[in-house]
Order: sequence, then C-alpha cells, then structure tokens
Amino acid sequence: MLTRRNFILSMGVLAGSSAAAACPLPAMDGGEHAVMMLNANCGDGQTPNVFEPAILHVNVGDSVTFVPTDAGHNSASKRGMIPEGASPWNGALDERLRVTFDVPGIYGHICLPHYEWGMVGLIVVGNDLSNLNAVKKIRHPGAARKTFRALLKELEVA
Ligand SMILES: [Cu+2]
Repeated sequence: MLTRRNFILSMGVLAGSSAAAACPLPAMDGGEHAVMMLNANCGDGQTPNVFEPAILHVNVGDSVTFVPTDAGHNSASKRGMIPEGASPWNGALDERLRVTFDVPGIYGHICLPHYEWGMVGLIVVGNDLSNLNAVKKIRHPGAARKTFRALLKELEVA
C-alpha cells in the first residue's frame, strides 16, 4: 500500500539515484559512444548546459548516441564545422539521436537553445584534424566563441 510516508520516501530514493546516475557515461560496446546532454557539468556541478564529454574521439565508422539525460537540449552539427562530404544532423529537443561517422575529420556540434551560452562540442573522427583551419574560421555568438576556441586549443595541444 502506498501511504503518504512511503510515497515521500520512494520519491527521495528516486531523486537521489537519478542524480547519481546522471554522470557516469552510459556503458557502450565497441564502436558505440555516447555524448550526454546535461543541465550541469558532472565534474564541477556548476557549468550549466554542457555536452559530456565536450570532446569525443572516435574511429571511422563508429556511432555516437546523443543522450537526453536532462531535458531541453539537442545536438545539431554546425554548418562549416564538419568535413567535406559528411552528412549534417539536427536532433530534435530531447531526442535520443544516433549518428554514424563515416568521414574522418573534426565535427563541431551545438545545442540550439544553449548555443549562445556555450553548449557546444567537438567530435574527432579517425584522429583527422585536416579540416581544423576551416573549423576555426566559423564565427559564433556569445559564449560559444570562447568554448569552441578552448576546445579547439585542446585538440591542437593533444
Ligand atoms: Cu542545451
């Protein structure tokens, strides 16, 4: 029987477990990767609206699933920030979207509602940085400029 007290207890357990479970990346098999869409950074719990990981390295032919761990986000490839011949994607809000990467190179992607607030990420396929200069030329509004610059710098020194 669900008494009021039990109801409150079970709500507490649910809230606690979902907060703890939000951070570790979902387990994926070889060739399958996940990027979580989060309201706050796992590490510091502060930086709002992030892709986790912000930079993901995958092999040619691998797939990435954008996971709507938190609500209100999407992933869309940024025009001019994907390799020539690659297909763009544009996930709906809260959509769990799986994208397969057959063309090597750097892919920049953004969350449309939080683009200006710096919710952006990079996926590098096949360790290929040959479109780096093209990617760096793209202009961004607000905090996206700073975040993309920081992520691209991380790529260059890695
Ligand atoms: Cu977002």
